[in-house]
Amino acid sequence: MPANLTPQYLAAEEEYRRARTIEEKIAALRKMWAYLPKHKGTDKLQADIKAKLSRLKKELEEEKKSGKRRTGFYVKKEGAGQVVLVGPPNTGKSSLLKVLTGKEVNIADYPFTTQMPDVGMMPYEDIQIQIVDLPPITKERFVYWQIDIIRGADLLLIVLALDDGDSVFVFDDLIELLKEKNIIPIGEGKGGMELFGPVKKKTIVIANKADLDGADEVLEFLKEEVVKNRYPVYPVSCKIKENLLGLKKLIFNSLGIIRVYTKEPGKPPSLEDPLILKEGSNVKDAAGKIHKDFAKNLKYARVWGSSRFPGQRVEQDYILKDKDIVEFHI
Ligand SMILES: Nc1nc2c(ncn2[C@@H]2O[C@H](COP(=O)(O)OP(=O)(O)O)[C@@H](O)[C@H]2O)c(=O)[nH]1
Ligand SMILES: [Mg+2]
Repeated sequence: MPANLTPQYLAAEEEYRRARTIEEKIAALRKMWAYLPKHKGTDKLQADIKAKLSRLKKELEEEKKSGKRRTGFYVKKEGAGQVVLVGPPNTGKSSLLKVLTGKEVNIADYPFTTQMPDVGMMPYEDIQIQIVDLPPITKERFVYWQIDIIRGADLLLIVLALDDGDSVFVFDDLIELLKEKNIIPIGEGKGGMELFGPVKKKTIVIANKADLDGADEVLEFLKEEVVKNRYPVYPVSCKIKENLLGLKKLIFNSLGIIRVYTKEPGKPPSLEDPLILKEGSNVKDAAGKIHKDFAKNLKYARVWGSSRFPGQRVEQDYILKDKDIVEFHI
């Protein structure tokens, strides 16, 4: 944080953090701007405040024009799955979004940088996975649209930091908050929605900043005393880009999806743009992804990959595996 920030400025920043409506946010940002000492050391902060102000003003304009009152955010799913980053401030969520997806985001030592969802696409082998970074969430401070986005996501990454901050100590509070909101984080098994009941959400704990001195001890403490085998704990460093390939693989494996390539008889398979199916899907499900009638008229299929021999003839209920190639016969 730049030096020489006045108490008035810090108060305005606090006001901004608590602001809920666009108008409140704009008012607080204007105060921050007024109280911010303008010199080289605050260049980035000045730019951040200006960018936020203009974005919010535009939002307000749009709201007025459409006559609609926007109460939150919604992130349309894209790619093979939606993964949401959740955690207390300063644990490196924005940094993780950047290293996984390349998305340029605000990364800073002060906690109010991300006030709306930030979205990027993470390439994994031949598919893309959507990563959504949410504003910091703590038991004391969250907004409803954050809960809604978490509820709808395919995978939850709780991002903590192996530094001397308190993120590992607030982990249980965060889990409790989610449970209060009918979201049950689970370490193993299948996530999913029940019609009226709580939603089970597959969850991984990311232990970031593994590069720091003493990180090993904090990791040990986190695993032994805090998480206690309830969830997988995966250490990474965004700073020195450690374990990121492994994390990508873990994310893919945790999404519970498979890729299936299709081919026409007598032609080579199309190895681009695989069908994305839930783990456990069969040949009929795959056909249905292409067209409803296709599934109805399907007689049999041939499979390369998981089958006992290449091009083996299989029935509709044959369970497909990741990277199988299927040839449909109707
Ligand atoms: N040492 C270290 N610092 C990190 C790492 N990842 C992020 N940081 C720093 O932690 C601070 C907060 O990062 P940011 O991504 O904005 O966290 P967020 O508030 O969770 O989005 C910044 O100063 C980052 O440079 C890491 O792997 N190692
Ligand atoms: Mg952030």
